[in-house]
Amino acid sequence: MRIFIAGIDGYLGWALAQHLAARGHTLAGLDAMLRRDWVAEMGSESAIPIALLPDRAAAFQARFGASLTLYRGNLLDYDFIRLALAEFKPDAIVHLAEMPSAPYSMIDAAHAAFTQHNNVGGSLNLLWAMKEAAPSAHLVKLGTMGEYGTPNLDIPEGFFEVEYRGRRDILPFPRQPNSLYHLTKVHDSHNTTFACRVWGLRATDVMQGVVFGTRTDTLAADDPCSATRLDFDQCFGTAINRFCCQAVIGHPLTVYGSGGMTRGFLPLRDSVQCLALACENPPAPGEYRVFNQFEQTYNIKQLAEMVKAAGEALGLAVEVQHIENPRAEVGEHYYNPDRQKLLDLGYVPTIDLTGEVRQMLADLLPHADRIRAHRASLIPDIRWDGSKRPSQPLGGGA
Ligand code: USQ
Repeated sequence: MRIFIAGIDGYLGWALAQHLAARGHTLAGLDAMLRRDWVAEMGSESAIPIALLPDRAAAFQARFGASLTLYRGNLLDYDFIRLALAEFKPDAIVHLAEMPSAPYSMIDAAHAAFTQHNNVGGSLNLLWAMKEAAPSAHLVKLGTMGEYGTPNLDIPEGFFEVEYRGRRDILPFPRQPNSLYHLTKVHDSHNTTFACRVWGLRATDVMQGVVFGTRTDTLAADDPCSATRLDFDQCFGTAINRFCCQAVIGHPLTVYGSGGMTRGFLPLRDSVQCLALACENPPAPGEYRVFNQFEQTYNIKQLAEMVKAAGEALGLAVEVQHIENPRAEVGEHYYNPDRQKLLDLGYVPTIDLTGEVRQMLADLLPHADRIRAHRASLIPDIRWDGSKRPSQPLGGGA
């Protein structure tokens, strides 16, 4: 298949490109290189050294013996994206090109507006460009499990059957997200549904849990041209990735509040496996489908204990610390989402999570000095009540 990855330079994008190339697909990638600027704005950098995109692409072509067409630009530039799709003629488009951080969207009014404009406007341009230039392509849109929030009900995959005043219908499951970033994904879901219903596009909205890890079967973490980035700052580092970076420098693991928050998690290798499965099994024209994508649900306290045990097995001294939760979220709650559709397509979840965490720690240990040099970025001081003001100007804005 011809697969176009928007956001190819990011954590998932570069890992996915190598996974898809190894499966024989022909690829193009688009990126505006904003992620590197946002992390620098947070006073940090990737814990794992990564090469610049042109060097990554040259090594990719040498390794896979296949060309990688690169488009450097922004989804907010409508003509650019329309012309890129018209030229490449993709069968599938994987959309990873959004600002992915909840805390970043909550810094102040400017960051909130930037997040919503960048994500919702860019995704809308992509839908419109598909309508104009690639109407039969399949959009694999990265959504988030966070769209649903934490209702006191089981969470289905996108839709559920409702009975109201004696009548029944299948309706979208309510979305109650906990950040202005997560809300952008809700807005995207509505726009994508509309594009399928009215324009006949086809799309898979992937409600992905929190991803962690440094490896896939096709990714070498010690080669900067193959490795994918691994962030640990308060905005772009996600829970397990942050805990592992903290463990390798002897920093206490920062569990927010009681740590009873439960989320779906999945290793990077499962994320690329599921995105490939979605591409290779497209829906019918006009169909909008939703996949919940995670390996298992865990609470944050359990995950910190898992990292502590894995670190201690490697001889590290690891302390778990409960600190004030900077976010507004429920600490103890019911959480039971479905995840059947990807299993039906052949998703084989990684069983050995502890092994995955141990591998991560081993990959991060040689880079402990890089993490230590940016340890101030580990401290969460962006609060949902708006009490944090940015100390630096917005970086990489569109
Ligand atoms: N948390 C801690 N300590 C930390 C970092 C996080 O206790 O040092 C807690 C948070 O309070 C939260 C949970 O861990 O309850 C998850 O936080 P996270 O930063 O790992 O992930 P989140 O903000 O939910 O966002 C991440 C990605 C986002 C994606 C989402 C999937 O950044 O792009 O959409 O995971 S999901 O969580 O399923 O919505």
